[in-house]
Amino acid sequence: MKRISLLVILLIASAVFAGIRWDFNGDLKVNLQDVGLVSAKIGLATGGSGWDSRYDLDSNGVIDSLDVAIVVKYLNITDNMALVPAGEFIMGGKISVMPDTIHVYLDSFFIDKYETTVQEYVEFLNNGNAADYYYDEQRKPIFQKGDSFFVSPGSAKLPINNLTWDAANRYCKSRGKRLPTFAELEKAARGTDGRKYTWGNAIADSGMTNFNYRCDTTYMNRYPNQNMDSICVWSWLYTHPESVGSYGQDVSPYGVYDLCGNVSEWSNDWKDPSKVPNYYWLLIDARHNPKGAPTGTVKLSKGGTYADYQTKVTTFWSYLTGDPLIYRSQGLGVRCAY
Ligand SMILES: [Ca+2]
Ligand SMILES: [Ca+2]
Ligand SMILES: [Ca+2]
Repeated sequence: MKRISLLVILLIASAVFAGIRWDFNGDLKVNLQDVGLVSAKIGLATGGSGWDSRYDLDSNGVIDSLDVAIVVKYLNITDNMALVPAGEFIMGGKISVMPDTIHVYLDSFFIDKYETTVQEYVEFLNNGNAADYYYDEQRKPIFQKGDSFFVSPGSAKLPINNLTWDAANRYCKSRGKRLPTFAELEKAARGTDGRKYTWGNAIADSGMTNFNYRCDTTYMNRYPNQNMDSICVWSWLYTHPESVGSYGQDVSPYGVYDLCGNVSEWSNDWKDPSKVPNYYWLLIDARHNPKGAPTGTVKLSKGGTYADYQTKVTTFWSYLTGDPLIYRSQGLGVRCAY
């Protein structure tokens, strides 16, 4: 019995070990201990005694300072990022661009725990990216004085919205990161058990995530004889973005916030130009680190917005957008991956 439980523990430990490339001691964090472990292997080469290819992160046959540098780089980047371990997850659902669920494998990756904030975007603008400033008539979270940009009072922690895919892409690159793929955003939100919401399978209700509360069950119970469409009046007056991380329930199994609501988020993936929504996902390529259609005219977003009904603030909701250089929306923001 003892031997069996030891075996189980070893199997779990090795799965965890295999799951996160830069986490050598299996504590699910990339930390200084991991730097220490790879440093201790410096000088080992393929074929030598004690060789362990797991520490040769650039796969050049020798463990050296470059491999240490790779771990240090990931260590630096984990600030406010969550690590999503490698493995399969259940992707798709009835109201997504993938009407059926499929099992999809992804390598491990890091993702921002929070949507990019107005404060972070203003720093980006002031760092030589003035061309990526868009005047937002509706919310005015940023204002310009001379050559400098400033955060409007109360807007620092709001998610940046109303930015093009092109600007979102440049922002992530400026942080040494990249836009997440469509599949990465979905896995970061729902983990491996196929849940519909970051918190589980209970439908969104008041206070669980930032969505159109006028459609929640409290409101509907108050007006039982009206149909939902007449109750759920779409209005910017009643809904607005909230500071990132404000909703303790909209947090995924990996500790990532606001993936169901607040603002929908740009992914790196093209929608398949064939116009058949799920066509790409029928390809065998879609089962292993999918990166979207090879080309297209429209990028896919992930997650619902502060103006959406309960039915859209799910882990797999998606919006078709528009020209990546031009299209902007009040309900569309960004978070980055690595
Ligand atoms: Ca570790
Ligand atoms: Ca190496
Ligand atoms: Ca969101």
